[in-house]
Amino acid sequence: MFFLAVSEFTRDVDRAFWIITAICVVLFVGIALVMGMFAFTYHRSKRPTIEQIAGNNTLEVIWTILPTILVFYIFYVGYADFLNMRQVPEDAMVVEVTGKKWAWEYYYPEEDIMTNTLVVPVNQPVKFLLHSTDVLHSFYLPDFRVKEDCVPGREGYMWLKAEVVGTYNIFCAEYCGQSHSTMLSELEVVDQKSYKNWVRGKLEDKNQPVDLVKAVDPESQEMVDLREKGKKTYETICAVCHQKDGLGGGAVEARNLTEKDGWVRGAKISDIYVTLTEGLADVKKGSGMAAFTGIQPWDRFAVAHYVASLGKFDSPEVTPEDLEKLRDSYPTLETGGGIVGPKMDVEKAIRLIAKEAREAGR
Ligand code: HEC
Ligand SMILES: [Cu+2]
Repeated sequence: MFFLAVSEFTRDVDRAFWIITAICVVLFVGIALVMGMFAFTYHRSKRPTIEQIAGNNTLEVIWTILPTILVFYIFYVGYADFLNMRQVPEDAMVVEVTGKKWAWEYYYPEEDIMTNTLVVPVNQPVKFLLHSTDVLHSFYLPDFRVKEDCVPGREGYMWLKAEVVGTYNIFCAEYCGQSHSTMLSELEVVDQKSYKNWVRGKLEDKNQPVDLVKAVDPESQEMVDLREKGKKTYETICAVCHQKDGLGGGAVEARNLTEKDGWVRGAKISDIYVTLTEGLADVKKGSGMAAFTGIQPWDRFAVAHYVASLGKFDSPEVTPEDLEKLRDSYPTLETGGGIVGPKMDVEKAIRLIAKEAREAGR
C-alpha cells in the first residue's frame, strides 16, 4: 500500500497485514464505543438499582461462533500466502546463498558463477538455497517481504519472483556478531537481455586465465593498469570497512592497512592474496574477515597490490618460496593457459609489481 508492490508476495503479505489491521481497528473502535455507551447509559445516577441477568444462550452462541470464525479467517489469510511461499515453481532458477561473517556470497550452479551482488532476471521465479559457514544469519529482502534463516550445517530455501526491474536491499536479519550491521548486499532485477549479458560477462571473466601479461607490459616491464583496477575494486568493496584511505575502523576491528604492525597473516602481496582467497580469523581480537572468492582471482590480485600500496612502510619482499606456495595452492595464478602473445613468469611479475609499489614511494 505504501510501498511499491514488486512481487506477488509483497501484495499478499501487505494484504494480509491490512486485513488483520482493519479487523483490529474495527474491533477496537467497536468495543471502545460500546464500553463508553454502557458507562454512560448505566451510570449509577441514572440507574441506581441493578437488574440481575441469569444468562442468555443466544448471546453465548453468537459470541462464541463469531470470534471463532474470525480467528479461523485470520489464520487462513496468513496460511494461504505462507503455502504459496513454500511451494517453489518447477521452472525456478537456482541460486545458492551463503552467509558468512560478514558478507553474502552467491553461487549460480548452472552457470558456475560466484558473485557478491545478486542479479536475477525480471519475472523469473528464483529459488534460493540458504547456507551459512559460521553462525546463524538470516537472508532478508524487505521489499519482497521474505526472510529465512541460514543455519550452519543445514540447507534452507525460499523463493521469489521479482516483477519490477530495480535494485533492492538485502539485509542480514539475525544478529551475527560485531559487524552484523555491515552485512549488506543488493538484489539487482534486470530484463532478460541484460541478465544474459551479465552472465556472459561473468563467464568471460571467469574463463579468462589470470594473465599477468595484461598488467605488466612485457616490452617496457612496467605496470599498466593493475593498481587502477585494484583501486576501483577496493573502493567499491573494501572501503566500507577499511575506509578509502586504508585507515580502517569503518567496521568494528577492520584493521588499519597503512600500519606496519599487527598483521595476522602478513602484509606481503602474496599474503594479502591468500587472505582475500581464504578469509581470515583474527583469533586474538576475536574478529575476522570473510573470503572474497566472489572477486575474480585476477581482481583479487590487483586489490592485493593496491592494498600493499596503501601502507606507509616497505612491503616485505615477496620471496621465491612465497611464490612457490602460492603457485601450489592457486594454480590459477599461472600465466599461460592458451594465451596468445608474450608470457611472463608469475614470479617475475610479482617481483616487478612489488618493486613498482615500493618505488611509488609509500
Ligand atoms: C565487512 C567488513 C570488511 C570488508 C568489506 C573487508 N574487510 Fe578486510 N578485514 C576486516 C576485518 C574485521 C579484518 C580482521 C581484523 C583485522 O583487521 O585484523 C580484516 C582484515 C583484513 C586484512 C588483514 C590481513 C592480516 O594479515 O592481518 C587485509 C589485508 C584486508 N582485510 C583486506 C581487505 C580487502 C582487500 C578488502 C576488499 C576486497 C576487505 N579487506 C574487505 C573487515 C573487512
Ligand atoms: Cu549475519
